[in-house]
Amino acid sequence: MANDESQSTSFSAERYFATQLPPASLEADVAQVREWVQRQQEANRQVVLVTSGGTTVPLELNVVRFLDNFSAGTRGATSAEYFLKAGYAVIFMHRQFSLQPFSRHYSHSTHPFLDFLDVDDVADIQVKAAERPQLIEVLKTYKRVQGAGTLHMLTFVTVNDYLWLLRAISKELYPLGRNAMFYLAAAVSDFFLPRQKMSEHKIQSGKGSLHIEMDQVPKILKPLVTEWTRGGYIVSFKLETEDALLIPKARAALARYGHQVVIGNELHTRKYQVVFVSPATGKPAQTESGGDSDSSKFSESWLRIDLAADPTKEIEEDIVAELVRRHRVWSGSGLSSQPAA
Ligand code: PAZ
Repeated sequence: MANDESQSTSFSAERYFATQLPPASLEADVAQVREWVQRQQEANRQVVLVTSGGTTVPLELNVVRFLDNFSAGTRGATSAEYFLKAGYAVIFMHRQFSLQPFSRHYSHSTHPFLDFLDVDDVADIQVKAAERPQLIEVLKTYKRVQGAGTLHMLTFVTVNDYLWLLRAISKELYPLGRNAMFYLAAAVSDFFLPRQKMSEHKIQSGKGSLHIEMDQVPKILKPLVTEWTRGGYIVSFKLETEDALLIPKARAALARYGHQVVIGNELHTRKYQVVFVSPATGKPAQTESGGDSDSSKFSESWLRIDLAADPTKEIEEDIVAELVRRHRVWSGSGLSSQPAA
């Protein structure tokens, strides 16, 4: 059965898109992005695509059960705000219902909406005095961004939605060349169940344990780098739970895909330290074999913040500042980088 596509466990990107169906909203989403990108080009703005949140892998076509990937969307939503502040126009491609720029400050789990309001005897509602300064600040920036039209929101749920959207949006950003940045912070499933192998209806219990063999999700960074973008600055993230794996895995990704930066982060320390891994020369470190043994080809720099000294500091502020600096060098940009928010 070596040539039987339905039995193979490794999908190329080409085969993936030839056999898996696009999400129903894809065409409409792309049409909106096309118009929006056009407006950003006219305004001479740099654009960043931020992906955020985790993808799901449905186990049934009429989906009742699915596997999920860890991510609240904090990294993506927070970074999007700092990119806006730096003058970028942002496509925020996120997992439906995960954290979003601006509203993230009032997340139902950490800062619930009802807790910052007061109601008096005449049923007049007021924002609590202690909450006002931050709310005014967030609201002003949010309104300014809305007015400028520099934030475009898109949602995905499944890994299939994510892959189709990423390909389509990257192609829309193609004309921007080096002025586009890709900030791939979403936590994307490594394995999936092709629709040809999915049960149509809810998997029934009663037959003992459940055995599912999943296929590997295609390595999408490869076509992103070589086909879907024309010199866009590509930043991927690597999440690990063992510190020792961060740098070797990041180097391996750079050697394999030939992009610009991998930001490594460990699950428990990700809010206060990350490592930037890049090709040492600033040129792609891609090798034929994807081998990563030659450490002189890479440079690493750790970025740390001291949350004990300043608990309100967000590491994304420094991550974005460093990337904006690197992107400016990359694009040799003469474009306006006037703060938009
Ligand atoms: O959204 P969040 O702040 O809870 O988590 C962010 C993150 C750890 C998912 C992100 O920084 C990341 O590493 N994304 C890539 C994950 C991966 O290796 O696929």
